[in-house]
Amino acid sequence: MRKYSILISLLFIASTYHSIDVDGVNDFSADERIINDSYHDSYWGSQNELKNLFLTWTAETLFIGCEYTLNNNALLIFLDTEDGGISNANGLNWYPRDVQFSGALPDYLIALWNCDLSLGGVRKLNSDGITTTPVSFLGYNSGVPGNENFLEIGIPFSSIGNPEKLMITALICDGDHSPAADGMPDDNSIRGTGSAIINIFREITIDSNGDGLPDDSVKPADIAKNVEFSVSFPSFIKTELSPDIAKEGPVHISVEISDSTSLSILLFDKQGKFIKTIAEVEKTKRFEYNWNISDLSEGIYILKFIAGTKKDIRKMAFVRSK
Ligand SMILES: [Ca+2]
Ligand SMILES: [Ca+2]
Ligand SMILES: [Ca+2]
Ligand SMILES: [Ca+2]
Repeated sequence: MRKYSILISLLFIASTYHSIDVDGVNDFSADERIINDSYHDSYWGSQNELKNLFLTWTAETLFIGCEYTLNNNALLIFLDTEDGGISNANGLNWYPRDVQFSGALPDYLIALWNCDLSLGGVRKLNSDGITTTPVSFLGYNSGVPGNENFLEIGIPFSSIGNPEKLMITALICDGDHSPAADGMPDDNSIRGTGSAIINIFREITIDSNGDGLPDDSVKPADIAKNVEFSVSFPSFIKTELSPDIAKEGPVHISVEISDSTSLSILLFDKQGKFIKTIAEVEKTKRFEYNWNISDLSEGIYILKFIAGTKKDIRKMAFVRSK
């Protein structure tokens, strides 16, 4: 009889509000498993695998659980909860990794090293992309590297700005500035080597009517959904020289780019030898410039336009006439 009453109470508490004992023993229910990742998709083998991500809440506290293995590597769980945040984790002063974000701008990071939460914690990621601020939390991880592990964390909603919804991604990375080897949700840019640009996140609505109170009677697994942002690289819409044959300047240079990004305009001779930088801008979408050609001798020149770090490149010829 007692057995049945325990079963009934477990079924009853499968939806929010559900308080988790933060003790490293998984007491989330199947209704709170928001991601079920492959157990065999890590680039670094079975001892560095993300497996399941759990999430639930009470009126005051967000609970996150993560089932994983890790051996001499780091577990990072990024949360996007509000405006602002970071687009590149590689410049952070805490757990910097070679991971960028497209679409979402994470605001918080839960991180640990080698199954030891005392070497990590929870921090706010400030919009400068560098500084981080510790956030109070309740956490437990009883880890043995390489073995099956369960991380449990409770974060007061009030210390993460009472979000109405959040987007989440979990990653396994190595040490500072290293790449990612497994992610959940899966993201094709994770290859165990090189930069990853994460553009798929799991989204969960916590406070659907925006009354400041997290929703009750919700099964997080039912409302979780993937959000995919398209990765767009800036490209040139227009590069113009007016005129493109001239004896005297200035020559008017007009550039239009699809997205706001960095722009370099470089000058080469016709043999391809670099002469000088004509202009360099950190961030622009439309760029107008009066180029002084008084120091150019007669001849044919090549102008090279470079947009962004993913580089759309255009070349144009210019003739300094007699
Ligand atoms: Ca527990
Ligand atoms: Ca996995
Ligand atoms: Ca954000
Ligand atoms: Ca995965």
